[in-house]
Amino acid sequence: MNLTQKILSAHLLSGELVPGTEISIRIDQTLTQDSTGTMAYLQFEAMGVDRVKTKKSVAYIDHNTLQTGFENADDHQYIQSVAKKHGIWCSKPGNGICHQVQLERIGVPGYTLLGSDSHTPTGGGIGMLAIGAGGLDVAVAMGGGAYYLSCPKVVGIKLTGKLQYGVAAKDIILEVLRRLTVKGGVGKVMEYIGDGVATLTVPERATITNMGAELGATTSIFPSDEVTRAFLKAQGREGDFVPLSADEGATYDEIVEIDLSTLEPLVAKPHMPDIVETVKECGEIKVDQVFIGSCTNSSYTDMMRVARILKGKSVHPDVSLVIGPGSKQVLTMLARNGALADMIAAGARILESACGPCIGMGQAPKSNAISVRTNNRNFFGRSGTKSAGIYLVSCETAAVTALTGVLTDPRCLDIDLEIPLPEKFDVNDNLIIPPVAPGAEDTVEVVRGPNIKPFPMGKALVDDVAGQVLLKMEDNITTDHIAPSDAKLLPFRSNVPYLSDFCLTPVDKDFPARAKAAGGGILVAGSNYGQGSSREHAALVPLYLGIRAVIAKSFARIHQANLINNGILPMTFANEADYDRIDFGDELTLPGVRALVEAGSEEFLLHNATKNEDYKVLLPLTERQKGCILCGGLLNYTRELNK
Ligand code: MIC
Ligand code: SF4
Repeated sequence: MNLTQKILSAHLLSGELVPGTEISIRIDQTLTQDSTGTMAYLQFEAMGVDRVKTKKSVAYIDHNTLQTGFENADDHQYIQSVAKKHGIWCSKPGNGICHQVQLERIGVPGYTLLGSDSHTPTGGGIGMLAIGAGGLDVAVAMGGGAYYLSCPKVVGIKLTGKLQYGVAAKDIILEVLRRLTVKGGVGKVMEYIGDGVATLTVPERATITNMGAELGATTSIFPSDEVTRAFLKAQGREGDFVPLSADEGATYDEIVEIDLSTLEPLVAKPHMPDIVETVKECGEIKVDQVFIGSCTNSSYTDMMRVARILKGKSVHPDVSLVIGPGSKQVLTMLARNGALADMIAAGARILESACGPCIGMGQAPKSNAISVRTNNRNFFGRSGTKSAGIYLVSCETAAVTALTGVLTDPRCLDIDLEIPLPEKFDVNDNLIIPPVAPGAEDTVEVVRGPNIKPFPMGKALVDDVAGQVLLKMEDNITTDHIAPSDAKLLPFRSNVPYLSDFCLTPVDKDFPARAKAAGGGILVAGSNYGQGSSREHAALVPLYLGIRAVIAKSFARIHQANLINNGILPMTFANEADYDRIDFGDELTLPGVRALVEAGSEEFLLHNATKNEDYKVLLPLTERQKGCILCGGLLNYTRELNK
């Protein structure tokens, strides 16, 4: 067996490991972050479970930390209190980005981790099977329920050779994205194998598994080996180490070979992480802003390399350099060893350890800016400035670019960039607040501020779904289009009615008003609809606006699950060419859809009343998904089952 199959079979609760069929697995650990977490905990509370049933569940507060009004602080207090009551550890604001802290302090090789954030696969850097999901799926896992997923294919990414000077782990994952694209990983786990694996440290591996999310992959994973042991030992957690790897001669559904020694520094250009070329090819474009940080590139070793490049130099006069170390551990170590002073002296603007500019929480660049960043997504508008172009690069490329003012290949440097892993990390978990002891749950009062509004519940599926095409969209529509998030909107993640006024506005600013006036309708989209974030809001907000069905060429994994969990029909065209036959404003109906779903049909007739045409659309559902769709969502379905 390969490593993915080993961990899946050790956790398998139902189904067989046949790619494309539904399986369910036991979840050992969960994580939430605050921008998806408030909703996840409201849903967890609605399930009526006293205490989580996982080995460890952690609620991180790392996204909404700007606190421009009372809303964020209210959410923080709600999360901290609800976590304390129900057996969940709470990582307070300032402790760091969830994925970085989970890797450093919580994750265990061989465990399963389900997180309400699409970059949860970062844990694959220490050999966890770490999967991103919608908040409701995570709430169910916290309550001890199984996690259902389509059994993935396993792609072996065979690394050989060794990275050359100035080439980084980020360039490996950018190369994978260049070859496979943002749809290339859908339905697959990327398992890293080959001699090149041993040359990469845990933080480097975590950069790669983190950004595997941009492939649309279920997750990515590295073996747990002596490199992993050294990392866990330096974290004072050698006891958590177990060696794990694929069996000798294990097979894979596909093999992708990458010779690390041939790679060059790469850059992903606006507005997609797979528009990749070499830094050299991209040329010396003038840069206005550089951001170094995010869950992709904010480890201690990343930051030390940056400090070394900046030491004794000055940031270019036309560049704003912003640095956000990934965790309190990293920031403390930089402060103690003087590297932080080197960064500040060079002119860097230091941020607290949180997501920050990566999700547009502050540091929006100027109009028409070129912003060079080390994070993982460069989707349109995500930085908070619609006219800005975001270029994704390694820490080395970003740091040298901040000095020169133009996009620069770091191989021009002549300083030592080898940063050994420390023998001992600074360990101080005082910002990870424990829950009350079992039995003491009633002593904790859950605090809810006025920003926390009830979430919308789906309604049972009607006999015939009918509605106008309220929007026709192209390929690769992201969750940042569907439920945009920036410093102005992120504080309202607990307020779906408010957020609904912004639904799909990056595509069409009049959409919410049109949807409200029509009392709901149907969406039509191209392929890979809903890629990107795990945010359930991308289903809840359309639900609130009355959207009952999305007809697309294909869907991204997490978003499709979120739609089903909220009772919205995610249908695909049997014949993709029919996409071209439907126009904005057409009246569509799905006659007898309820009876067909009840009867277990996977094929449906979509009638276009405007053009008097019929198209075949598909919706294969498992029994559980059928229940969700018929009852109007997973929560209704669970209640129905418990009656
Ligand atoms: C992101 O990087 O897009 C986010 C913000 O972390 C999201 C979660 C969210 O929308 O709250 C993600 O990746 O899932
Ligand atoms: Fe936070 Fe950005 Fe990572 Fe999402 S991708 S978890 S916003 S740092």
